[in-house]
Amino acid sequence: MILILNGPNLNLLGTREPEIYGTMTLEDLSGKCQIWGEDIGFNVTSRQSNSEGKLIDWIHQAQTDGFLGVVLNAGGLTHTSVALRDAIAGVTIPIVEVHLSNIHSREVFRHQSTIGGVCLGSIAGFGPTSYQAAILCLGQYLNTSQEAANN
Ligand code: CA2
Repeated sequence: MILILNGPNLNLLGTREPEIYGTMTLEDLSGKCQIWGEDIGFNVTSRQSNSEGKLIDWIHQAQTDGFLGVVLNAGGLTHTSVALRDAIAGVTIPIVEVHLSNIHSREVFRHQSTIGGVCLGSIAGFGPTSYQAAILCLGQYLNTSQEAANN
């Protein structure tokens, strides 16, 4: 099972700034993520919160809740949150950082990710396809780790 976590303001997807974030709503994106997960044999659950603490609690509980890995779009917290970085560093399951937009081609304050260094990897700039790629990469990583554990 894979957990998709969406952070602050991503509940507004599809309603504003379509030139940056596209026209798909978060509900539609979450539905797509479920299908992309099923395509590669994983169940996917999506959650969103505007609260940093809630995201941290979900990361802490993810393994206990039965998730093998997390795809995380931390929204604006990506660029500011040491607490979120510490939460990611404090769990053993893999977490993939994802962004709809290319954070490196936008304002300078978005070029830095506080969380990138403690994530398994990062994907940015492909719109909803960033999530598909993240699910695919995480799924393959999980399958490879499982194979290695069985040998
Ligand atoms: O590109 C991404 O996925 C971001 O994580 C989105 C964050 C932004 O702060 C990051 O730098 C990059 C912002 C999410 C806000 O989403 C909105 C969507 C529609 C309308 C308004 C905000």
